[in-house]
Amino acid sequence: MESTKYFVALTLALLFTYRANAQNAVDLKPSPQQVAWQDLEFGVLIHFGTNTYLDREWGGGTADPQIFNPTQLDAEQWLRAAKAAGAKYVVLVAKHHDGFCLWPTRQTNYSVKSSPWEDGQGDILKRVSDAARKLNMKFGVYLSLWDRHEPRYKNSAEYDDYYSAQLDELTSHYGDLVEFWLDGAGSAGHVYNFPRIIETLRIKQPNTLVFADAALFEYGDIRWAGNEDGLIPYENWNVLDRHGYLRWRPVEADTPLHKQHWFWHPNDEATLKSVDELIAMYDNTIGHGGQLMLGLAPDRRGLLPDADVKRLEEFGAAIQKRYETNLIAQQHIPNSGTEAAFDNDSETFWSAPAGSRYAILEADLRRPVTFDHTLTMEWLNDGQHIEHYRIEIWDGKRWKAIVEAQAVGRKKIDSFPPATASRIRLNILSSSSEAHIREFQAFRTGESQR
Ligand code: FUL
Repeated sequence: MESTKYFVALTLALLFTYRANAQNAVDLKPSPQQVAWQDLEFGVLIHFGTNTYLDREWGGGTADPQIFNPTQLDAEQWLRAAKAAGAKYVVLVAKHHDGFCLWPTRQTNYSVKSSPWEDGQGDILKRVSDAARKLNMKFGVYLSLWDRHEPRYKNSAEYDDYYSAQLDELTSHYGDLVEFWLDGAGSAGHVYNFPRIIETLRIKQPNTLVFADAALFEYGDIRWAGNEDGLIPYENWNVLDRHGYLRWRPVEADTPLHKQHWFWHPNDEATLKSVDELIAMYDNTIGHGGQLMLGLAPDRRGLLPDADVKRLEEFGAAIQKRYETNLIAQQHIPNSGTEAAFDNDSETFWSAPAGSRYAILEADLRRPVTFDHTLTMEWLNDGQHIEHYRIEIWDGKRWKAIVEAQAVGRKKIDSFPPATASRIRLNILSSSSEAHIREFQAFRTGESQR
């Protein structure tokens, strides 16, 4: 009897200890590397290889390296176009599923070494990482797990050696890597030694963030959006819960500039996404608090096609025009208590009173202003807190809601029919801890409700 009592007491004690230590989404915070990466907002993912010469998306691993011969390769041209669109980082597909390597790896001859390009002496990773450094963009790599060429792929342990040796090369010779793409496509049924892969990465690149499917929960720092349509479903929380274990895993939405095509294909102009489609993607990814990863594909010359360059420039210009005139920053009557949210400077932030669960952030304008979009940024270093908010305008008699939504996150863009007012406020109806707002902005884009 005594021992039963003792057992019950022990069980209860353990249960309470467990509950006291249970993870809570509210307590999770990003790492400094995640904060910095989230602020990059927009990256490009570059696909180039033997597929480019064969009109294919997934190579079988049998292509002859002799077909790979870009005669005008210019990585700086690719990145200048990406930068004009607004991208701040680039991830290069160093090896796609066909196994062909864009750098002269010592682990196989199936690489640029066996191609006529620069007499087998060239290194595309070096070209792209040098161009990125020159243009002040961050650089990262994608190294396909699935490998349709490498004979060792059939033996998990041998392939782990191969893959880790390649990763060691990539982490040693191309400077800091901002992101490492662990793509699960084609890998169903194959067993990989993920702890070893991540350990290899971390030896030389402790700050690199790993992009992976949510299913690879322990190994990733960034999660996939779950689609390639340029859409991050709302509402978007940075904390991911897998069976009660929580991690801060911001989302990246990869989508190609050409519909359905990651690699270049002949006569493919019709699939080029329009500026309107790209703007909608921007609002549905970055404007949903996540990252946009746009796929670019150099052609057989080793250049981005002119039409793609033009489209990227148009996209960058359209976004700039759309969000450059912040009417709150321009028209508000300064108030020292709230200035940090209205100053067009996302490095400064306003905080609601310590410990508060709801708060109001109001901007009084010098004259009535018409707007159709707002942009709200939460400061996430201390965690993501806002759960429910309204954007309201004063109609002369009362506050009228023009937006009602839930999570804010890093950046939330809201659109609504044109509204005119000289007072506008962010009404935070519920936050798990005091809210921190980096920016509360308003715009007149001429369009609403995309
Ligand atoms: C997918 C791959 O199968 C596609 O070919 C492409 O590389 C895309 C970015 O990831 O999983």
